[in-house]
This record gives sequence, structure tokens and C-alpha cells, in this order.
Amino acid sequence: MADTNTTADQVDETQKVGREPATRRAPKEKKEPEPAKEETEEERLQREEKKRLKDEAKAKKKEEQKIRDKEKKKLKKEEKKDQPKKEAAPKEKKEGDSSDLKALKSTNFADWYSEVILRGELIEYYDISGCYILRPNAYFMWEQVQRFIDDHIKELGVSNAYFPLFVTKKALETEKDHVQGFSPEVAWVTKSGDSELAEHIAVRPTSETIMYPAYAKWIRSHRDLPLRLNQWTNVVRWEFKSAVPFIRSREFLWQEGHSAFATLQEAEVEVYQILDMYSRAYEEILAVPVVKGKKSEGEKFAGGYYTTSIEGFIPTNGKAVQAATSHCLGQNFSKMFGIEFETEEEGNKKEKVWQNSWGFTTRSLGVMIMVHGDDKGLVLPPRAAPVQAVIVPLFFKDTDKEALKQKAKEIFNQLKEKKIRVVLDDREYKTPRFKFVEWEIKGVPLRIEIGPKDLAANKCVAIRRNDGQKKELSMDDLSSSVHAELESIQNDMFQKAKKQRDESIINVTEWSQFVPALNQKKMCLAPWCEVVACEENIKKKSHQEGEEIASKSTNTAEEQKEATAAAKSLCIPLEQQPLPEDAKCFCCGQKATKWTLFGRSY
Ligand code: 87F
Repeated sequence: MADTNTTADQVDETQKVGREPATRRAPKEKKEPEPAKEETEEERLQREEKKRLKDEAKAKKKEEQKIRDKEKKKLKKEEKKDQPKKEAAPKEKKEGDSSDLKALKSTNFADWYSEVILRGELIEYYDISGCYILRPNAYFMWEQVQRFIDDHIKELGVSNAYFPLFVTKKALETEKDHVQGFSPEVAWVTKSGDSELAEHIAVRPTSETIMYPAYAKWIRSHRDLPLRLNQWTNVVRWEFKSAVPFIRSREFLWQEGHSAFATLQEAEVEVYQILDMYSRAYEEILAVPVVKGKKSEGEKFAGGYYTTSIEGFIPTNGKAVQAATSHCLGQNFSKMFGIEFETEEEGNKKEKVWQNSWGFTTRSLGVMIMVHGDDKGLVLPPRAAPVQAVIVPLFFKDTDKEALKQKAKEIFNQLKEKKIRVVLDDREYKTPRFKFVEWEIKGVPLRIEIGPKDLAANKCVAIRRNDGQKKELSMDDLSSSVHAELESIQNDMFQKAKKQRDESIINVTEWSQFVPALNQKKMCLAPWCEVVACEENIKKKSHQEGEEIASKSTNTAEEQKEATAAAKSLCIPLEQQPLPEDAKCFCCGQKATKWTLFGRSY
């Protein structure tokens, strides 16, 4: 890999923004330096600011500990209550106890996220900044969405293929105008061993320039259309914004679909079919609500006619996130790459094909984790979860261990047979508390406990990870009730996330309401004129105003940074409320043409 970006590379953004585990990043406690004898005013201010930030961090830590202690007390009380009264308590084994998460989602989101993805065994860090190892639990979930999408696109008539990872400089430059803005992100191979390559080759950041020369060869006549291909690959974009595992990494996994048609209308129909399917993948598999819409002129993919997208939202930090895109490319690329076909009409008339392209990435997993996780760890929607239910037999002092184990195994087999992804945790060297914490961190949707009393009563107790609800389930036809419970969890998780997302959208008609709403971690739905210059102004003004407000606030540096981020249009939702005839743009006061969703975003 060519080291074209040495200076920027050396700034490891990953570590700056709390994306490494807190334990690794925590600097050693340093003594406050003595103020210099002849301290300038500026130095004094700096020293005082440093002290203020430190004190604030301390206070925050204290507050978190208080909440933790309170939770622990509550948990102990509940545990006591739950214990079968007449039976001896399970043996406590101190040495094996697992610990709770250190960071809370609400007060320290960045550290919380690092901790849940590490302890949930989704991610392992890697020694190239912005690159991450996807562990089996993460990859399994990717496979779940992958299967959903793959089945649907095949149903639509799309075929899978595989195109090479590398692209020549010449091919990449065919698309010069559109690649230009992205060129700092392109990674190059410049050497093999010690020898310089005669021609440097780029690693694909996306595959238009790799696929379309082949399309130009394969498409000759209207009989060759439509050509609809998809590939499941990795791509590399050498980003310089701070990396966030899943959400913004330098290498990620995705599918990219590229279709060519004889008519614009066919290309457009598919753009929206794909958008619908993407929205369903988020909502039905990941239980994450999204808004379907069209991008503004300023935010669309410059290579195309228009871009449609689905937009997700992270309520904890008030950031929106582009969840997937589906582009109508018109004839822009067929002109650049000479993709032509002879029409059905007499006289060898040639026309350029009409194209679209669409992509869905591993970012989706990050959105899901951020939306659903809680202070105990991951909360996984059953349809994505690698383990849907864990069975924990509760061994008490004087119980017939063997009978309990036997029953637990029986249940395990019964659920497995019905294709429920189940694990039996009958380790005797771990305490129940240890196991509960571990499976909670991993986000397993349902925990099934059986104690000796349950055995006698032919029942078990199921605890739902999403809301902590406990339910007694009869052993008879357990697989049906577990299945129903998993579906209900899936549905409840989506409804809860949707309610929270809906409550995070505020209707704004005046500029004065805009930045305050953003600072309340909201998205704004506003009447807008759709003019590119107005959007530029919105970005500039929201950034400036954010800075003014932040400079007066007593927030921490991280909070201040978030409050000063510029806002942009996220999408023009497909579903539009009627706009009054005389509606004015909330920013420039000119005629408004659409209700548009704005927000700060990843
Ligand atoms: C980074 C470097 C070079 C995005 C890039 O969205 C080029 C690009 O073309 C680039 N980052 N894009 C736009 C990708 C458009 C489009 N490609 C097919 C998609 C979906 C799948």
C-alpha cells in the first residue's frame, strides 16, 4: 500500500475518539504540573481549563459509579427475591465472577460502544488504524442480512458475479469528474517486493470503473438487456474522519448492485424496489427504523441523476446515519464507458443504456448495536442474533444435578430441532450470576432458567434481554412458546426503537428553532427550498451557531465538539405531509418545495 498520507496516517483518530477499549487508552494518572512562576495570562487560562475538564471528568465518573451501585443494589435485591426460599442458595464462586460494563451508554457513549463490541465478541482491534477484525458473532449477523438481501435480489432477477479487487489508474480516471472529490480516499498499490510497479493500481473503493468496461463489451443489442449484476465484496476507502468500528472503517464489506436497462423507467422502478428491500432488511432483521427518501442535489452521488437513501438515527448522541443508498444513474456512466445497445427498431439505431447502482454495508450492524444496546451490553434482535436463547440450569446445593442436566439437555435438543439457535450453559465452575452477566453482555435475546422447583413443576423461567421481563413457560411445547417469545422480542425492539426515533423528529418552521433542536439531539423536519446554496448556508450557519452556544456552555470538550458539528439535509422523505401553498423555506424564506429531514450525522 502506498504511503501517500503519512502525516494524516500518523494521527490515529481511532484512538482519539474513544474507539479503543477504555482500559487501553486510559493514560497513567499524572500529577498536575505546578504553575510556572511567571505564568502568562494565556497559560493560566489553559491550566484552569485543563483543571476544569479534569474535575468534570471526575464528577462524571463519580456519577456513573453512583448509578452502578444503585443498580447493583437493585439487582441483589431482585436476585434474593427470585431465589427459591426453601432451597439452599447456589454455591457462590467468587473467583469466576464476570464484571459489569465500565461505561454507561447515556453518559459515556464512545467508551460504552468500544466496550460492548469488544466484550460482546463482535470486534477485535487491529494494528492498522481504521481496520477491524469481525469476529464470528459479528460475521454471523452480517450473514443474516446478507441472506435476506441475496434472496430478494435473486428473486428480482439479479445475478451474483465477482469482479477484481484492483483497478488501473486509466480505468479509474474514466470517471474522473466523479472520482475527483473522492480521490484522497483511494488506496494504491505501488510496489511488488522492492520494485516499483510500472503502472500503479488502485484498490476498489467502489466498482463502477471495474465493471462498466465489461458491460460495454457484453451489451450489444436490446436482447442483452437488462443486465443486472451484484457482487458481495470488501472495499477500501482511506478515510481521515475518525474511524468508528462498523460505522466508518477503512475497509468494509458490502454488496454493490449495478443494473443496465433499455429504458429509464425500468431503471427507476428497480431503484425503489431496492430501497424498499433495504428498508425491510433494517426493519425486519435488525429491528432498526429508517426513513426512506431522496438526497438533496448537494448530497447526492455526483455521478448520477439522483440518489435515494434510507436514514437511520442514534438517539443517544442525536446523530443520523446514512444506512444505505440506491442511485438512479441515468445515462451518465453509459456515456462515459460507451455502454450502447441496438434498439428493437429497424435501422441499427444505437442507444445508451439506463443504469442504476445500489449498496448496503456492514455499517448496518453498527447502527443496530448503537440503537438497541443498553448499560448491560448488547441487545440483539432475535432474527440477527447468533444465539437466540441460552439455557442455564440452576444447580442448588442439595439438588439432583444429573436430573436437572438431563432435563436441560432435553430442552436444548427440542429447541435445536425446531431450528432455534440455542446454547446450553451447564458449566459447573461458573456461578449463575457470572453466566447471566456474560450472556447479557453478548445480547442473547432470551435466557431460560431451570431450577429444581421448575423441574418438579414441569416449567421453566424465561427472561427477555430487551426488557428484563420474566415469564414462566410450561415445558410442554416449549419450542412453540420460545419461538413466539423471540418473535415478540423482535417486534417489541422495533416498536421501541421506532417510538424513540419518531420522538426525535421535530417539526421546525423557523431558523431560530433549528440549532436548539439539534442540541436537544433531535432531527428536524422543515419546509425547505431545495436550493444547493441554501444547504451550504445551513451547514455554515449551524456550525457557527453551534460554536457560539458551545462556547458559553460548561459541557466537556467531547460534548462541545458534537454541539458544533454542522447539520445537513439527510433526505427528502418519500412520505410527505402536505405543504401549505405559501410555505416558506425555514432558512432563506424563499418558497419551500418539500418537507426535508435535517440533522447532524456520521
Ligand atoms: C471513494 C473513493 C472513490 C463513494 C468513493 O453508493 C470513489 C468513490 O464513487 C465513489 N466513495 N463513491 C460513490 C459510490 C457510489 C455507488 N457505487 C455502487 C454506491 C452504491 C454502490
